[in-house]
Amino acid sequence: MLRAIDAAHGSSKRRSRSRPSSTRDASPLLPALAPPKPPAEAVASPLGLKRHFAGLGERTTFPALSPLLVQIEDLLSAAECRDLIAVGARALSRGAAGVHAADPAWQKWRTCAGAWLTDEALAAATRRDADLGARAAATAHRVEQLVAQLTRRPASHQEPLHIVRYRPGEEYRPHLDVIPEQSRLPCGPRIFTVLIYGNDVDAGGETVFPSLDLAIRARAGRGLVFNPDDDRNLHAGAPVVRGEKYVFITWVHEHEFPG
Ligand SMILES: O=C(O)CCC(=O)C(=O)O
Repeated sequence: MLRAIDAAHGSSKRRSRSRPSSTRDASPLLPALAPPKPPAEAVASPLGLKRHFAGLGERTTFPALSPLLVQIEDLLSAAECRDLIAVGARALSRGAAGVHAADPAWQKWRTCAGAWLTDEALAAATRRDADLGARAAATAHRVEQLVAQLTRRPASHQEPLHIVRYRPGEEYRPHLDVIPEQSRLPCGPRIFTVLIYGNDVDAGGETVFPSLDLAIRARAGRGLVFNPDDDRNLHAGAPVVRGEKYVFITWVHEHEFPG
């Protein structure tokens, strides 16, 4: 099986700490967690979160239970996705793929383009277009709160929001989202990947989990949550066949991520 370890997503762009740093100040973005009624098999997980996700209601399904793969519909509206895309699209580059960007083998492995939606990038967008920038900043903040609520980890554990664009034929071959060196840093390893699709894709562009025999279709606002460090969560962005594909990704660390 193809396998790559993604050391490429290390963000060198830091976010300021002007945003809430704890789930405590998050407004109720998802329905209050009802007393959990997990499916019988959903009693424990490596992350201990199956009950939590099972309490999120009908928008939530579990394409896989072991390892836990959570799918949540309508995390963002189509308009919110469009605003993030409009701002992020200006900053996209192959270079944002990270430390391996100049490596021809890596360029073949990951042919999509990415950008970090840092506070600085959002402020620059606001200077260009005040309304759009303000809306995108509010949405990025909402994503931060949503991710904190979903993962039950403080927002200060998150890397800045990452946006990825695929054009027809572009792909991201199978990889894990881990950066081994981070385990030795104060932030610790990434413990959650939270991915939100920015648009419906006409054809192709599924997120494929080969070990789980799953292909998740890109649909605007649909979210996926999984453990980036579980070998069975090897995943790929399949080549887009028709149209474009945008995804927004947040990686959550065990400890505070330096801002
Ligand atoms: O595009 C996708 O569906 C997956 C993206 C991804 O795995 C990544 O950027 O790490």
